[in-house]
Amino acid sequence: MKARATCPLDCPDACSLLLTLEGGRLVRVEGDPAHPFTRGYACAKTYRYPERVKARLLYPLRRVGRKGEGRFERISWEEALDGIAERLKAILDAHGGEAVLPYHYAGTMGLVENQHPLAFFRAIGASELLETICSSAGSAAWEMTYGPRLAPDPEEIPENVRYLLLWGINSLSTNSHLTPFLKAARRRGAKVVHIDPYENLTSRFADEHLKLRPGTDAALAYALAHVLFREGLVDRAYLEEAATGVEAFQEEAEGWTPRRASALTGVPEEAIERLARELGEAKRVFLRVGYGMTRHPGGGNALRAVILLPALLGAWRHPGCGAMLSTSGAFPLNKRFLGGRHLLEGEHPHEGYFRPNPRVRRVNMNELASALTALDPPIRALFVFNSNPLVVAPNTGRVKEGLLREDLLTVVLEQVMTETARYADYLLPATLFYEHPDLYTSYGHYYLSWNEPLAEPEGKARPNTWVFRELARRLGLKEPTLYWEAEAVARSLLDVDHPYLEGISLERLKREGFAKLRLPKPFLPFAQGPVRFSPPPEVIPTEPLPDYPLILLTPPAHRFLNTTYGNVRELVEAEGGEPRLLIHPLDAEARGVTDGALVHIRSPWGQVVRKAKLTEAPVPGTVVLEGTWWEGWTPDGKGINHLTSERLTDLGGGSTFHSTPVEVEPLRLA
Ligand SMILES: Nc1nc2c(c(=O)[nH]1)N[C@H]1C(S)=C(S)[C@@H](COP(=O)(O)OP(=O)(O)OC[C@H]3O[C@@H](n4cnc5c(=O)[nH]c(N)nc54)[C@H](O)[C@@H]3O)O[C@H]1N2
Ligand SMILES: Nc1nc2c(c(=O)[nH]1)N[C@H]1C(S)=C(S)[C@@H](COP(=O)(O)OP(=O)(O)OC[C@H]3O[C@@H](n4cnc5c(=O)[nH]c(N)nc54)[C@H](O)[C@@H]3O)O[C@H]1N2
Ligand code: SF4
Ligand SMILES: [Mo]
Repeated sequence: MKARATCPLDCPDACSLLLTLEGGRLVRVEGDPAHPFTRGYACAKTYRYPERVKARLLYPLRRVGRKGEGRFERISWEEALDGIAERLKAILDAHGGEAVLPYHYAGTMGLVENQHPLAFFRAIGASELLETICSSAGSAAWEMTYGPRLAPDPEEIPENVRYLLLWGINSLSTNSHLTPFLKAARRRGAKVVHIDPYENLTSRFADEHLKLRPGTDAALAYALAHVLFREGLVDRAYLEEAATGVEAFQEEAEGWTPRRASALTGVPEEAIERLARELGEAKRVFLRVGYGMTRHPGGGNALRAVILLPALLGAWRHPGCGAMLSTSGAFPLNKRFLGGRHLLEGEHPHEGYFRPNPRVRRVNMNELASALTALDPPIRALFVFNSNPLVVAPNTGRVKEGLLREDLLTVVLEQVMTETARYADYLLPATLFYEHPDLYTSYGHYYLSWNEPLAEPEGKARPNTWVFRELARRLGLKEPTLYWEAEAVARSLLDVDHPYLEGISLERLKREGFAKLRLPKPFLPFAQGPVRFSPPPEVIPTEPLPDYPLILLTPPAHRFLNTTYGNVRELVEAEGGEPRLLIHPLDAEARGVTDGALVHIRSPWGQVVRKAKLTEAPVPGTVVLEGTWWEGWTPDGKGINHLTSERLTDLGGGSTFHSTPVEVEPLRLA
């Protein structure tokens, strides 16, 4: 049987896939030629989805060994759910809801399986997890500047754009279905420029690559603005109509001469002058920004400075032009009851075992290490789903310390035996995207989609929402939205009167699989603004430390999606079999590091061992480790986040994964 389903992964492309199933098992994945953004191809990763789940979890398990040892016994769902409910009730009775923490992120982007489990936690007044590990600094910066997260329609790029600026994003790896639109614009004469601290696939695709020092983007943006103002290349009419706060911004930009910015950013003065003039002349500019530049202490301000550039040019007046961070703000869904958000409003009378607390304790997910080891009163029950925190969260050393706590009840819902799953007291098998229904939006295009289950769950796997419904029953919770099944959640989400959703019903999505939002054509989201230049963005450079003079970047690998696919041997081998530290020959020579040698990488928070690869790809002073590899593939069995810190961004409480000060030295064998 061959049928359509949306790729559930945390990727802007939200591809439509054609799946071939034999006896309920997935054997083949193809891209859907009928989907205008997918255009008939999947990515190097998802073609391998069948291999990814060959060793999937099929039965509920209970720990029999020590914490983290990974020894389990098979039990029934009744035993698992009764056992968890009993321990949970005891914790709730003695310590209240705030002793419970859900830890979840975007293993699946389906709104039902991603968000609706939270209804359970909100109904028991659990500590609320702030979803900050990825996009919150970017979102905060965007909202401050433009408001809703809208972007040009990528399908309008080819015919309209003259200049493509890819800034802090390795889009050929992380947004690969944008590439055909970039290529089509280039065929019509558009130039492609990439701005990134190290050379990667996207730099090699671009006509020009400007290498800047990490965390210095705001200075570069100001210098570009400086030249645009000086040369009279800004669109004054647009700014008068659409923008506020331009004067103070201009004053700030006047202080950032290309010479001054060059000294900080490492980008040659003449390259700054040239880029500014080219942008000013082209006007029809499409700027694709990623989250890369936001993962720094000053990341929010950096992104604000950069996304103001298309406004200076009046680019938003032209179809396909302006800036793209995310398209997610265009989906006008009614999220009030999704994941029981209304319970946080605290205005609903409640029956049942526990009452929601509108002033619940909030835990920033970047601070999991502290939450598990230093929070008072402590977290006593941790529920992990859609996430692999042992590997992806900062400061792994302390995260592990927390997971090792004998008094912590850890429940993990997973598809495969991740390194986090090994620390579970109860490990519950989750369904795959073609086994459960769900509604999908996107953050890279404007199609909404629905997955109908294509197969019965294999073994005893169950959707996340099923598990939390069962636990809610056992706790005697009465809140009705807890018991909504996927279709009820989807109907509530689509229950909105908005022109973009005109003609899009659940019935139609079930029939057709996907549907494009009814956007105005052309789509010019900020042609009349509002654009807020004030307060002028601050320049907050990422600083090394005296004993840690290099900055470590840890951007995504081409063939993994965060840690998903990190267990697929073919993909691991294609990524080189193990992670390698990219280090510039100048930095290597100064430390006696040779190509292929093992090195210690030390930060104030931990140390790991990696093989070094000498390459001129990174700007000197910056070292790069691509990919959040599973610990098992590394020389010392330690994941990259042993090095990173819980430090938060200036805006949005985001993660600072690309700002770690480190020192590198050859491994001295004892
Ligand atoms: N193949 C693949 N695709 C993915 C993912 C994956 O793991 N693999 N992850 C998915 C997810 S969860 C997300 S959030 C997105 C990733 O979204 P992004 O974070 O946008 O990831 P990248 O596209 O790699 O962009 C990061 C780039 O920013 C650069 N960078 C780091 N610091 C700075 C800086 O200070 N200034 C500038 N200008 N650049 C900087 C890095 O060198 C890197 O090239 O991709 C999604 N798609
Ligand atoms: N050093 C460093 N660390 C990083 C990053 C970085 O660039 N550098 N990137 C950060 C970013 S951008 C992000 S978004 C986070 C990502 O962090 P996570 O969201 O934790 O992403 P994954 O590592 O892909 O883990 C997702 C897990 O969810 C599981 N899963 C998938 N579908 C389901 C389901 O339906 N039910 C259940 N129960 N489980 C499911 C998968 O099997 C997988 O193990 O990592 C962050 N960590
Ligand atoms: S991971 Fe991204 S590019 Fe790959 S199939 Fe899924 S949505 Fe498409
Ligand atoms: Mo992410």
